[in-house]
Amino acid sequence: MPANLPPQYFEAEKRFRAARDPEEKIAALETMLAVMPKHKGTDRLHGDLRRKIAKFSQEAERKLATARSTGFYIRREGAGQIMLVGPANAGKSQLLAAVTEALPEIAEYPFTTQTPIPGMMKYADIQIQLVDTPPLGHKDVRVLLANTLRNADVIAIVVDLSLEPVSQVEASLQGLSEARIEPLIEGVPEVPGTYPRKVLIVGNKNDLAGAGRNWQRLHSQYAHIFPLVSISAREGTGLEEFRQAIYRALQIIRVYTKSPGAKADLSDPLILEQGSTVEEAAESLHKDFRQNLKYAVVWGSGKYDGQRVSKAHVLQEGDIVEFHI
Ligand SMILES: Nc1nc2c(ncn2[C@@H]2O[C@H](COP(=O)(O)OP(=O)(O)OP(=O)(O)O)[C@@H](O)[C@H]2O)c(=O)[nH]1
Ligand SMILES: [Mg+2]
Repeated sequence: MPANLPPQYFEAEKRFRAARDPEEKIAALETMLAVMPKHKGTDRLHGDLRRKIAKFSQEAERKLATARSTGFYIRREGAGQIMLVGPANAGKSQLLAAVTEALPEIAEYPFTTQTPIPGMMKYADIQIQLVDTPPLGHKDVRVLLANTLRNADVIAIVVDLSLEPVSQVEASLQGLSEARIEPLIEGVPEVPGTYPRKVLIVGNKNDLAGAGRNWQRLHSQYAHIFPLVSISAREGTGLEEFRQAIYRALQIIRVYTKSPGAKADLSDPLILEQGSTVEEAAESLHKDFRQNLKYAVVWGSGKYDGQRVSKAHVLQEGDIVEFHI
């Protein structure tokens, strides 16, 4: 007997596949279960879904237990979450302090930072979350940090430009790899069972002697695979480039909304993945919105301003969109 699954089932299944947290997976599975028709032909599927829910519930529980015992779970906030990782003393905490309101401890001795510390970085009209972490050089830290790191959208490896930089990057990548986090590199296939993440490299302390030469080294080794940025967190140079590099790595766009007959709200953009459609933008506002949406009017990426576009129209950075339901 065919299962005759409704479209909502496939939407939830899509969410299930995209979900990163066991909590999100469970929510999607529960929707799949709720919307599927119940008859003999779906018995097996029903059982499968129940088993998956049980499995992810266990995983969620384990995660929560770890988070409770270590206090290492950092709730995501803002347009994206970026982990600052790297060797001890590279200046991760100094960088967090330079671009956010957070007040981490900064000191000349290594292993100053003991737990992850979040802060919000302003970029244009949005806020991006940065998380300072203890140095990756310590095995216990890597074990405790694994889940925290996997939650991030982007990993920023911070190295000290007054020291040999390539070994600092390699050691960091090795540490990430132990947490099964692999850098996303164009043209390199993802390894099954790993957490692929966009990686960017921050060369810090460019005010110190030898930094120029080490920056060259870093560049020739990695510029073709990772975005690189040179900064001095202490002197506050390169921070605008840092902000931009982070924003670009997130691969998001800002889209502004307006109500018919009103001015656009240019203060609080929707944050969408690059390549998002009008329909997806509507859904991000409210999940019922997508179904009720008839068309939209777009200023920016239309052929002309104020153009009526279909639900499938792909939005661009800075577009203003007016939804019609
Ligand atoms: N010259 C110079 N010193 C810096 C810079 N950034 C950080 N430092 C110094 O480097 C030392 C380490 O900085 P932290 O920010 O504590 O380094 P960290 O990477 O957080 O170190 P851990 O927490 O031990 O992993 C401190 O003495 C900082 O003042 C910089 O841009 N230039
Ligand atoms: Mg620190």
